[in-house]
Amino acid sequence: MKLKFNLVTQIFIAFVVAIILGLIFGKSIEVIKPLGDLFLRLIKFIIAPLILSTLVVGIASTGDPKQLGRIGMKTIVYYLITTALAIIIGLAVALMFSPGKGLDIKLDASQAAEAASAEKAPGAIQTLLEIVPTNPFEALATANILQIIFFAIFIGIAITIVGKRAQPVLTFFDAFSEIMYKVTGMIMKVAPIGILGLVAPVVGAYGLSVLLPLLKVILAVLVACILHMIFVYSSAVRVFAKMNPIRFFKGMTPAGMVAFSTASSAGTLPVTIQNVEENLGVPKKISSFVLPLGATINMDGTAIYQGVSVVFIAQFFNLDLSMMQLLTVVLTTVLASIGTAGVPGAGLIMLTMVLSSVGLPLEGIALIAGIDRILDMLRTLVNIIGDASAAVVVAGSERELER
Ligand code: DAS
Repeated sequence: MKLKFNLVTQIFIAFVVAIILGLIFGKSIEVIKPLGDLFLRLIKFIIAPLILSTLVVGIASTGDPKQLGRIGMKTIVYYLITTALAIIIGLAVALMFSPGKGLDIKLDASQAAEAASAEKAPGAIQTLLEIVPTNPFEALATANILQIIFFAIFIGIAITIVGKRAQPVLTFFDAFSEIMYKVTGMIMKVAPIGILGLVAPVVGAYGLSVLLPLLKVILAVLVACILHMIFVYSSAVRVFAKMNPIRFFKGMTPAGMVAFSTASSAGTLPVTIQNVEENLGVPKKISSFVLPLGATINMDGTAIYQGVSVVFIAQFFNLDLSMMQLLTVVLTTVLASIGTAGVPGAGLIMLTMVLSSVGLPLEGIALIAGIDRILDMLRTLVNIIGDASAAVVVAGSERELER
């Protein structure tokens, strides 16, 4: 089920048309938003069955507990290092751009109060505890990705231990995963329409009056995201997988476009899995573990956004950040990203935790909440590209890449 070139072209065309329609019709283009919501629901409805079936097969087909351990360790270490690099790049670019200096935005009290009361992201410890499902069927029903991963790993390991008698179960999951891939391919055929319905209303909603004052923030996030992808991911796939970065980014274009349009790593997961396997040659036993885990705990784009936002808010309130505070931001962001779900707006909720950790006013969230959707699209794109780079790096280091 390779994503046909013409589908990628269709997605690009849908993007261009969406931007034009948004600029021409402004807020009234909202009328086509249901098309985008429908597409988002379509790709979300396959997440739970796809992850369960592919991961059970992936774990059972590995068969070698030592390799399983190595894949898990490499994945976690890679995620922590790249997220730390991302927040450092975000802070550095923001300190260069100084987006918060000389701004005369009026903070209205209601927005500030609302931002200050924004729900808190769960801490990393609580998140780790909640990985263990008390009811695996509830985990499936609520598409709790970390709990589904936990459940699938145990089933996969148990299948290898039980051996022959468990073969019918393995055969079932193998066939089921093939069916889910086919469903993903069918849904991707309507991606251009969905992207149109997702992007056009966003463009229409953001008039220049909203964007201009915060253009420096958007540019700082954009530059930091580009630097991170070029320097960190390109080097990683070239060094650990001997893969040409051009091939890597080209292979991830469809998933990147869906991530940008939906602002949801979890929602994009079926396409990320398909691109990584079909276009980059990563075997199921690696992609089915690395990608669902990454969609939930690995958020490099969000880390960059945290770095830029912290500097922006500190500068807006004329507060200086000490080296200790900057280090605290790095640590808090890495830990908070573990507890943040891959859904739209998650990074804004996480920002409350990061700002509190360094004593910055939560009212600052109201400053950028207005353009959060635009920033969310950018950071989600980087989040899934980072997940894909991990799958390629782990597969390359295990010499499992199908060239
Ligand atoms: N939208 C989140 C995601 O899906 C990222 C974020 O909100 O920061 O990855």
